[in-house]
This record gives sequence, structure tokens and C-alpha cells, in this order.
Amino acid sequence: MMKQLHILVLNGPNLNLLGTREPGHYGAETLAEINQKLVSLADTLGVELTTLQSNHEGELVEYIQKAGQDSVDGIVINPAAYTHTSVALRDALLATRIPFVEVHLSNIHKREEFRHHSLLVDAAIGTVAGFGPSSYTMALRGIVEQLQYKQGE
Ligand code: CA2
Repeated sequence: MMKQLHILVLNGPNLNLLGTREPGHYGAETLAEINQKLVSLADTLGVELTTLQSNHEGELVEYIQKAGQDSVDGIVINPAAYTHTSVALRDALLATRIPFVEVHLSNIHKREEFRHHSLLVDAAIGTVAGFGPSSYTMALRGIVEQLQYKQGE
């Protein structure tokens, strides 16, 4: 019997405002609605899911460190603006060595130049961007498939 996988979904700054402003870029769904869908998908996939959000870089670092201590198996992360700036989040993810998928609601490559670069992406299993809230469900399916494949190796 294989161990049940534990996945953390981590959201960065301003994503708590989803569904209230800028529906053109980020859609009409709230973060709570997105998280509810992820919890039900996790149930279907047979994995344990934790969802967290913070507007503070240091707090996100602490959540990642805690995930390492708690033996979380995988992280789905939308680092939001910290995608483009944060060496600290990169270092935390590399230090814990937890496999992760980077997620974006919008297609960062067809937006302003400064959003084209991610400080995390070369360390990620992969990235999903541009599908709105579905980016998260695709990322969750993807990371679970990868981790289950590795468990079976
Ligand atoms: O497309 C994404 O998911 C982003 O990670 C969202 C970030 C942005 O800085 C990245 O370049 C791409 C911004 C999140 C801000 O979320 C808001 C939600 C509602 C209203 C205002 C901002």
C-alpha cells in the first residue's frame, strides 16, 4: 500500500483579492472557490491537500520550510509578483527539495516584459500559465501523476 501523497497549494500576494477586481486578467472566481475545487479534485485523486495564501514573502518562506518539516510531497505554487523577484522563495524551494509546479492564472508571456522572467521556473517540474483557475487543476493533476509515477519506480 503506497503512502497517501500530501500536496500543498501555496498562493502569493494579492491572490486573496481574486474575484473582486481585475476579472479581465484573473477571472471572476474567488480564491476560496478555486481552493474548494482543488479540495474536491484532491479527494477524487486520493491525495491529501492543504491550501495556504500569504501577502508576505517571509511568511511564504516559512510555509515552504514547514512543508519540508511536515514531509509534504509536492507543492503547487502561484508565487504571484514574487515569481519575478524572489530569490528567497527560490532558495526555500531548493532547500526543502520538494518537487513543485509553478502556476499562473494569466499567460505571463503575453503580458509586460518584466513578467516574462521567473526566478523559480528552472527549478520546477513544470509550469502551467494562462488557463485561469483551470491552471491550478491542471497543475494538481500533473504533479500527482508525476509523484505517483515516481512512487511506482
Ligand atoms: O497570472 C498570475 O497568476 C500571476 O501570478 C498573478 C500575479 C502577477 O504579479 C503575476 O505576474 C502573474 C498578480 C496577482 C494579483 O492578483 C490580483 C487579484 C485580483 C485583483 C488584483 C490582483
